[in-house]
Amino acid sequence: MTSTIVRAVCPHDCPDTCALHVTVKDGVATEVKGDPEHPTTAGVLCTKVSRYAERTYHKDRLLFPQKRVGRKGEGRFERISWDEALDIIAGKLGAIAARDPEAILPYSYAGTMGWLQGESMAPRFFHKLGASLLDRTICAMAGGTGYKYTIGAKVGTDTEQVQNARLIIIWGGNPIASNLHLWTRAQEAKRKGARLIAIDPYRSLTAEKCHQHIALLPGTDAALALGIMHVLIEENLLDHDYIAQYTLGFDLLKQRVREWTPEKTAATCGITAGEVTALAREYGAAGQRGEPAMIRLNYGMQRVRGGGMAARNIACLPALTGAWRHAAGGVQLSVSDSFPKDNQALQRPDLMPSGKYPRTINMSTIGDDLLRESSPEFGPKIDALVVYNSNPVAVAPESGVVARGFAREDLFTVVLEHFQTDTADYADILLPATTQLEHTDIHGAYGHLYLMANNPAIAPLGESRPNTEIFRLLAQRMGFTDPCFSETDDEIAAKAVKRNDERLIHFDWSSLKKTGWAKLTVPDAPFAKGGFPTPSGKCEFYSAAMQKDGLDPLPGYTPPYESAASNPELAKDYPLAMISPPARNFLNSSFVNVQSLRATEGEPHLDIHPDDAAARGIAQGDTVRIFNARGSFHAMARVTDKARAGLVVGLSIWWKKFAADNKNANEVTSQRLTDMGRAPTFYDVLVQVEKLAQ
Ligand SMILES: Nc1nc2c(c(=O)[nH]1)N[C@H]1C(S)=C(S)[C@@H](COP(=O)(O)OP(=O)(O)OC[C@H]3O[C@@H](n4cnc5c(=O)[nH]c(N)nc54)[C@H](O)[C@@H]3O)O[C@H]1N2
Ligand SMILES: Nc1nc2c(c(=O)[nH]1)N[C@H]1C(S)=C(S)[C@@H](COP(=O)(O)OP(=O)(O)OC[C@H]3O[C@@H](n4cnc5c(=O)[nH]c(N)nc54)[C@H](O)[C@@H]3O)O[C@H]1N2
Ligand code: SF4
Ligand SMILES: [Mo]
Repeated sequence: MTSTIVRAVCPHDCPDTCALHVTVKDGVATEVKGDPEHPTTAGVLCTKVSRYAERTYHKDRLLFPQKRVGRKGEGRFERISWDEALDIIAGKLGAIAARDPEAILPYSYAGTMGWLQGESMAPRFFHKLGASLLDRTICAMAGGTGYKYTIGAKVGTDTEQVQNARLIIIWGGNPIASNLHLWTRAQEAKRKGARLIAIDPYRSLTAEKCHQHIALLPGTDAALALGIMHVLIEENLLDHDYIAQYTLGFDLLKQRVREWTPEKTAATCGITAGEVTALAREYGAAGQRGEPAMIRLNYGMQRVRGGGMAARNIACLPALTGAWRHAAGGVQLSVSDSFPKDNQALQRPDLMPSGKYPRTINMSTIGDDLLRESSPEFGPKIDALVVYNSNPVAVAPESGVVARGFAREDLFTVVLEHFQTDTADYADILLPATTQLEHTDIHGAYGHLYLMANNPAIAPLGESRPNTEIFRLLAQRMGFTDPCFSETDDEIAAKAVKRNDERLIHFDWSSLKKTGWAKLTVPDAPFAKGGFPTPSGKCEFYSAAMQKDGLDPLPGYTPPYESAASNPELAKDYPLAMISPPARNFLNSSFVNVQSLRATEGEPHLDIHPDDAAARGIAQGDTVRIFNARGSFHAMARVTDKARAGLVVGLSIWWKKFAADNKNANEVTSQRLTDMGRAPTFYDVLVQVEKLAQ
């Protein structure tokens, strides 16, 4: 028996982007482990990806192309050949494109984060076709936009420094579930005496393990950051030299935060004034003592109306106290812009038809947009949808509307998938895609600074094919002759990084494939001496770009669309705020169909505070109905004070078909968008909960 170890990369939408060692025996992947030498992975994987072989060899893997024989959504299919599948797709897309290519919409997200299987041949194909562009807003655009106005780019504290921090604020994140390797380093810091504080309306697994937990109301983080700035300035806990040299607009900021007294902040956030003052003093004191204070700013606080501004306000804090001076200080939201990725070479936007830039459709309003008729403002009705690396019927907001859109009989839908997801049920043509163990890819990361190579460990299962190969074949069928459509995956990977960029001068794809990973050459403390990639080169408390974009140029606070304080009328009918953050054993909606992981999560549940449960006659284990004007879903009640009073929490994202009522939390979420970045407001939701009659 021959046994080899193949170097691979975890493809999932997770900041950790672990380096994998895949053991292959006689052509079969028998074990997937963390690379012990890769510094951030350090030989450890999360439970989910330790089961990656179970997922890959799952009995339900899609192994050949199929066409729909039942009604849309019913999920009945019949096997066809690749030739037939490609002919049908090319015929349909060709006919629609001849009328108006913008009636075709590609829909994709981060089922794989790989640059090849995510962002190369598919965009080339749709650009050449002249299809509508997709605004990929569903995850990180609100905070990303707010952060970039302030800091200039998604660059921040290196995870490899976190163990040296003395104060770690985990703000709207749950790293035990969603950022394991940063948590490992935070634990190391804790053992060396660091203080850990979680800011989260829910006592998450992580909040439970921190020294302090500040349980604010959802959607009020921007106000908390304003209150902290108020105290830092009032009590002069500032690094005046850093502010003078490397920031812009301090005097205007000072005026702006004057009104944000601890009392006003506390009333807005639903916490005590003492909590505000103590947090600000602790953060400011670290700066005064010259000790690194690090903020792990995550996504939980962005999925609300004011999410962009919240991330911006928090990003202002380290420039006030000088925390950026330390490699282990500052903020980490995402470090994805650290990578010299060459989008031009990968995606070839130059292939777009000259003269007319295609319209853009926001993936976060796909429900409404699929139901729109042609109009001068909207453009043509969407006639064809090609979905890959995403499961919109389960993950997109206001799911009832999304499902209605997908159910349109006149919509031609192609889905490239590993499994028959909720979205696949609506496909006209369902194509089998390879998994990370079966294809080549190149990855950056958003939580570490290593460029990574994924080698195929095994041959494609059944007739499955890499996304790149599927779009290569479709391009051939459509008669696209540009040389870029015949590039191999290795050829694309070799071009994926900008030439002679100082961060990776000696980039060589063939050597990266052998080593598996290579660290970027970037400074340990990115903004120790300023150098912010903003228009002014400074950390912008005042942003002229925001002014130009029609936004408030200074930090501010916009309350949620739906909260007891901002919408008392709505709160009469729907008094409880609902959030639906990631469950530990799922990765968005991936892995929900892996039996061992689903068994650990049990069934869809809803955490509800004992007072709220008692008021509704709800006991532990009761089946409850969660509803608002948009829809409803069922879950099993867990009566617990982990959820603060007035808040319910439904860990997500379940496949609808694994729920008794065929629904999930997105039935009640809304398609309204954030203040910046056009992003969804998944955690800006009011609901009512009732016990279901048995
Ligand atoms: N196991 C696992 N890991 C994952 C994922 C997964 O589904 N499962 N998903 C991946 C993806 S795509 C992403 S984007 C990241 C997300 O990773 P995180 O940012 O960690 O996840 P969030 O959904 O943002 O929720 C994190 C915490 O924010 C809290 N929260 C909710 N609303 C608010 C608020 O208004 N203010 C504050 N301060 N906190 C709030 C929630 O209670 C939750 O505990 O994780 C990635 N990693
Ligand atoms: N209620 C609620 N909704 C949410 C969130 C929440 O916290 N609460 N989180 C939001 C966030 S942050 C995000 S990022 C989105 C995530 O939404 P999605 O990006 O849609 O993520 P997944 O649900 O994991 O679906 C990815 C799909 O891609 C498939 N896939 C993986 N690799 C490949 C490949 O190589 N080829 C092909 N063809 N397919 C592949 C997987 O099988 C999987 O079904 O969901 C959002 N929705
Ligand atoms: S999901 Fe995240 S923690 Fe788990 S193996 Fe992948 S990168 Fe690592
Ligand atoms: Mo995400």
